[in-house]
Amino acid sequence: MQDLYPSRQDKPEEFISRPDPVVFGEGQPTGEHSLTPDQVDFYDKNGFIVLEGLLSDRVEALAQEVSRIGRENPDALEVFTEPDSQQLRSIFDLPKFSPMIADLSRDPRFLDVATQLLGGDVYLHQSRVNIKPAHSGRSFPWHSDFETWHVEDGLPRCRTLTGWVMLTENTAYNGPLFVIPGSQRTYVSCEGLTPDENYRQSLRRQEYGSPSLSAIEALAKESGIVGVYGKPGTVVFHEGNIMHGSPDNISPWPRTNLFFVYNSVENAPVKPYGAAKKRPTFLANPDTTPLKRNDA
Ligand SMILES: O=C(O)CCC(=O)C(=O)O
Ligand SMILES: [Fe+2]
Repeated sequence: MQDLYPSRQDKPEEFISRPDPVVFGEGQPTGEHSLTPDQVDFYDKNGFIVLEGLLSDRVEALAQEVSRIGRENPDALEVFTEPDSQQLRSIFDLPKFSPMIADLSRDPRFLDVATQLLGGDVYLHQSRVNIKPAHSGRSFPWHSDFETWHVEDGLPRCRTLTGWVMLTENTAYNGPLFVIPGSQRTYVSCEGLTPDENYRQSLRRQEYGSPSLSAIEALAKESGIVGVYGKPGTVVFHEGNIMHGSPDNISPWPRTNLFFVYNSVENAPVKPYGAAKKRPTFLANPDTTPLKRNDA
């Protein structure tokens, strides 16, 4: 299949104007939790939207569930530790460990927005929780998620977004997500060939697929940087290609966020565009069966 988003192909870094829309199917509502036309416009323009307190009713149970999964599965392949300690950093493929979280991925508060913005049925490409421990949680360098999903997982088009919920408060001080509004329209083709089994390293500290400092400077000088803050239960949707990252957490407050990556069923993965083999299924789900709302 033609590569509309070339990256890591031993060529100099380049900016490519995104060939796909940001909002598919004109953002027609698909359920009572779909966004309003103004919210869709905001997302289209900025590449993210924050819905304050949308899932505050679920936070306590989810936080306990995440602690349980970490405690019971310290040696699972899905569990990644911090680059410089044995503290938990991320756990992937949460539905495998938790019917409660599988159910949450089909909550209309996520699905009515994902199906609206992606123009039809979706499936879960990936899920993860990022636990940024107090005092020493490590940063995530600037990146586009879609760059990795295209290069390493074979998603052909950018018809993918992340819906996530804050399980602790996210403040300016505890390593919150930083986004560059509007950057979803520019795809940065990165330098460097993907090493074998790159994920083992990249999920502790990413190197390949992170743009140069001058590329980040150009994007940020054009539209600035926004910190994404909120109380526990706040839900955020961010577009697959938005440029984002997050700093170390040196505060005494932990920061835990739970992410669901939705991909259009019309954008099923093919052979990776820039890696010798696909990543394991706990990072890149091959089952594209459409998700049904959990109240359907
Ligand atoms: O949790 C964060 O701060 C950033 C996470 C992120 O960008 C990712 O996991 O792709
Ligand atoms: Fe990311």
